[in-house]
Amino acid sequence: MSEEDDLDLNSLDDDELVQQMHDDLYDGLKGEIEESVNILLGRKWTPYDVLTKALVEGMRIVGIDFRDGILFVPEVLLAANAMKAGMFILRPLLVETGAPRVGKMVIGTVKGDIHDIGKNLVAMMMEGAGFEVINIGINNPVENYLEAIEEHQPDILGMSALLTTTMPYMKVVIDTLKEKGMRDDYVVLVGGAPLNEEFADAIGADAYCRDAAVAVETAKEFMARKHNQLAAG
Ligand code: B1M
Repeated sequence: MSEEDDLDLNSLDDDELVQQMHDDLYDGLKGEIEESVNILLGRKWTPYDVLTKALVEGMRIVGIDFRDGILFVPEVLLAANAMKAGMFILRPLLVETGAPRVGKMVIGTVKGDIHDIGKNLVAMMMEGAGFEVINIGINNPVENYLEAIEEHQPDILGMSALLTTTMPYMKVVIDTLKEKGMRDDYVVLVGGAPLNEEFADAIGADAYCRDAAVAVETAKEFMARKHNQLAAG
């Protein structure tokens, strides 16, 4: 049995445990991540702090070593799997606000792109903020977005892309909405690591959201504007 197997996660103080979680995420240790998430929750950490300080920060470190060629796809998949297991525990806690529904959002990752951790995080945080979220998954051609918005009639359409090669597809979706005369019926929010505000402007989105918290704030602002317009009009 290795030293790692002997480690009693409960015996670590908060800082050590968070550090250990970064290491466990890096090593793709799903069971350890689940255990640590539960320990921090038991120590009265908020689900949001567990998510951001332990999981998202750990994934950021994985991303750096993936970029630098130290980690490869199979290892990053294991890390992603461990991250998802942690998110699975946190999801109901983040969602359980009892807040009235403040708006509806359809969100999906664009065609050619299978990254879904960030998008799922946005979906979770939006639900936690009282939005109804229809998460249409990954690798979505424009037809999927059209089908989902026609079926669910959301206030907001959210698109995610993590690759420089897939982000231009967001423009395809927006241009199709324009061609169909539907563009102004929805607020279009976009996000993903390679994007920025200039790109969002250039493709005709309403806003770029740097992270899940910004996505929630931006969505709320647009909903407030919509309600004010309705009240005035
Ligand atoms: Co990928 N990958 N990957 N990968 N991967 C990146 C994106 C990369 C930057 C890594 C690197 O080189 N540093 C790089 C892209 C380079 C580029 O395009 N310039 C890359 C590459 C190259 C690839 C492959 C091509 C690798 C290969 O096969 N050779 C391949 C492509 C597959 C495909 O999609 N067709 C690939 C595959 C994979 C895995 C399958 C192994 C795995 C994905 C698992 C999964 O998602 N289920 C993976 C991962 C995990 C990553 C990194 C390491 C982490 C992404 C992540 O989950 N981050 C990533 C490196 C990085 O981003 N630093 C990388 C954590 C997440 C919380 O952050 O996704 O940014 P993020 O989401 C944030 C914000 O961006 C924002 O809010 C989120 C939460 O705060 N946001 C939104 C995101 N979407 C939003 C939508 C909104 C609003 C906000 O709508 C309103």
